[in-house]
Amino acid sequence: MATIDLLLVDARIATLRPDGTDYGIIEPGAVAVCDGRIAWLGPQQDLPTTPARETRSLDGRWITPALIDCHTHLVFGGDRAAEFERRLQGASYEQIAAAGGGILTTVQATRAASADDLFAAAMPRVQALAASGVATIEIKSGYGLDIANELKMLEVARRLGAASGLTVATTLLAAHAVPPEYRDDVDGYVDLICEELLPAVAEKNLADAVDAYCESFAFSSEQVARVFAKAQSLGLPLKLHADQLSDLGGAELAARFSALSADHLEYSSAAGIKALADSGTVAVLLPGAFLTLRETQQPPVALLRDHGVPIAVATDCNPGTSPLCSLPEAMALAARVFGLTPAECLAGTTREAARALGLAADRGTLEPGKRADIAVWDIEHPRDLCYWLGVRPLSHLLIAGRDINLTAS
Ligand code: DI6
Ligand code: FE
Repeated sequence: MATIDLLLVDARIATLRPDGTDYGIIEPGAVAVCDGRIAWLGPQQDLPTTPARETRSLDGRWITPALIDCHTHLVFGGDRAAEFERRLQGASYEQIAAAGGGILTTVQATRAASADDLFAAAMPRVQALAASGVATIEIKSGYGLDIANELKMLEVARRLGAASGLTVATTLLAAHAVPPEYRDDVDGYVDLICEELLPAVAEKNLADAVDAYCESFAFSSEQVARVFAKAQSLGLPLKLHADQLSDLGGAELAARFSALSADHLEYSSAAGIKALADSGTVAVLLPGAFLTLRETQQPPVALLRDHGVPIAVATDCNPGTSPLCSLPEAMALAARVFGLTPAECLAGTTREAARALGLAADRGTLEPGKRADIAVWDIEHPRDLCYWLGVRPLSHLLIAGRDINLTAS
């Protein structure tokens, strides 16, 4: 080993290695970082005697892979607190959407906002996620719904990554809602996405993946299939909002296109879950949206486990159905409402979340060769991350081996 840039000693390590049991614990352990990557990791007693530029004792603190929020919509204009209040007075999400509210309210506000306004509004959400232990965030478009505004959202997402020091993975979600201009011509909007928007996004390298919302008041599986086929021809990986409010065969559709992930899945059938297992597609569970919509239909967790489908957990941070900017809180909610174990929740926000973004080779576990994205926690055991609500257990966060300044209030 060449000279070590940073040596972390006296740590308790949850590696989340796939071959490890549950958390993959090494205690007491040490980690050596070179050039932003993990060069060595293991029991403290086996530490090689290579010189280190900096050695830091963690005084027995726990470290895990930095968290990965693999599903957010955190770039948007305005908010929807008034709609939230209306829903609590009895109006349903579908009714509000059908009447031109819901997502379209946010579309109006997002179109009216400048890129600088969107950036300024989104940065505190990014900082709040970082302060909760997150180093990698996926951000979707989907509140622009025309060429200029979808590009604007993706550019803002890229800027958030560059300015924050976090990794931002961008996803084009133009097929999120039908824009008002195309209310009577949904296929015309799908043509616009396929013929103009997707090629422009690919040409500018603005999206790392493409997503769609397959739902009765959004896009049919045939329309999503057209978007997916075009995206695939441009070499873009796929994700899908699948079976959130009804079973339109979303899980099967995601599997048919070998999507990286199928997200929500409350109404997925047994055949859909089997298809996900066969295609290696990650199931992303989103307890914030489930709770905010006061859903009662549980995602089929037992089936996912039985079939060995990898399970990720994310915030779904968005103004309509999941105003949530803490990934440990999403874990705590997933444990309470979906019955995931604390080990599943942590794997779901590290190893499996990396897989849901196509980044598993680079991050998501603590192993030699992976990026040194490391969360240091003031906890007694990794299970504590799902236990408390309303505390911030993060001590500090290293991204590519460097301390990141957590400026969120
Ligand atoms: N499902 C969701 O949970 C978000 N989008 C989606 O397709 C909600 C977006 C919103 O209501 O603004
Ligand atoms: Fe979503």
